[in-house]
Amino acid sequence: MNNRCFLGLGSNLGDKKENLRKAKELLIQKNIKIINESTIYETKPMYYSEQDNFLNQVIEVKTDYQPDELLEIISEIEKKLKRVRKIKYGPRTIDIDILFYGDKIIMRENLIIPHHRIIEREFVLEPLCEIAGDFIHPEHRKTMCELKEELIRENRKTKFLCDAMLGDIAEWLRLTGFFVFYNPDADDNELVRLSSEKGYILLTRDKELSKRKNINALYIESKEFKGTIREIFKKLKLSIDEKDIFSRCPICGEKLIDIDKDEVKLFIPIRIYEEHDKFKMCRKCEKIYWKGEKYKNLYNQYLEIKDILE
Ligand code: PH2
Ligand code: MG
Ligand code: MG
Repeated sequence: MNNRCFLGLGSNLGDKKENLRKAKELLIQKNIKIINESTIYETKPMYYSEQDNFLNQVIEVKTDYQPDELLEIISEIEKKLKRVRKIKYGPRTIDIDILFYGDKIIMRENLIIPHHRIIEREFVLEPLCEIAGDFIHPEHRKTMCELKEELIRENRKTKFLCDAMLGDIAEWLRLTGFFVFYNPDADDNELVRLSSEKGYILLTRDKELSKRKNINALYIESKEFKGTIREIFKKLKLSIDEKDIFSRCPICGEKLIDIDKDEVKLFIPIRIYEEHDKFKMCRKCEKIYWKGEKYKNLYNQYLEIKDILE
């Protein structure tokens, strides 16, 4: 019983509390030892809001099973408890996610550990903090408590939606740490829906679009890059937190993780390896970043804008 794992449990269909209880009973029957459990939290559904509240809980277990064996057992238990997969992120009698398996990092098509979405989910970080506040996320290298505080701060920040014409602005905002939804293929109706449902502020130079019903939009008058940034920051009274700069992938917006110099050695030019000490990576795009020319340009733009705003 040597491997220390954390599992996230969730239920929002049928007798939720009973489903959690049964799931734990079935884990124990399979010789998985529960050594700690958080209290049960009632949480609002994330991602897909047209469904009942969830009950969520995190448990700490010890097991001899290897990660793929554990996954297999969990899937069996989910099946036993009549889980039917219909809608992505939709209602379920039980969902059991492997959050951490010791400090192992596994990236396979059917199994990703640590669970990809821990850092954006309060319904996971809150119970994790309760039972393992000092546990360090092996990729983000921060404790559960630090990640929770960061998420709370993140959720208070303005989140953006850029229309198809504003790709350069989306990239800049991401590099300075803001959450930005940007998909050049999304049509106007999709943008309106996202803005009203999620509260994202739509940035657009399209006056008609900015006036649509139920939308949170900022109509941008400036036609060039710097003026646009200045306008956004002035009108929304925003500022940039220095520690957020260089924290998100400019391509997809996902949070970047620190990665050791020697892990990236084979994937970067030798000159870069010699000149730089700090590297970051986007798990989703599998791209490696360092503070090169692009970063320097960004930082200079940031300094200029900071001067103008102050
Ligand atoms: N699980 C999901 C989607 N959304 N929301 C809450 N609050 N809790 C969950 O467990 C949950 C969710 C998909 O796994
Ligand atoms: Mg899940
Ligand atoms: Mg799952």
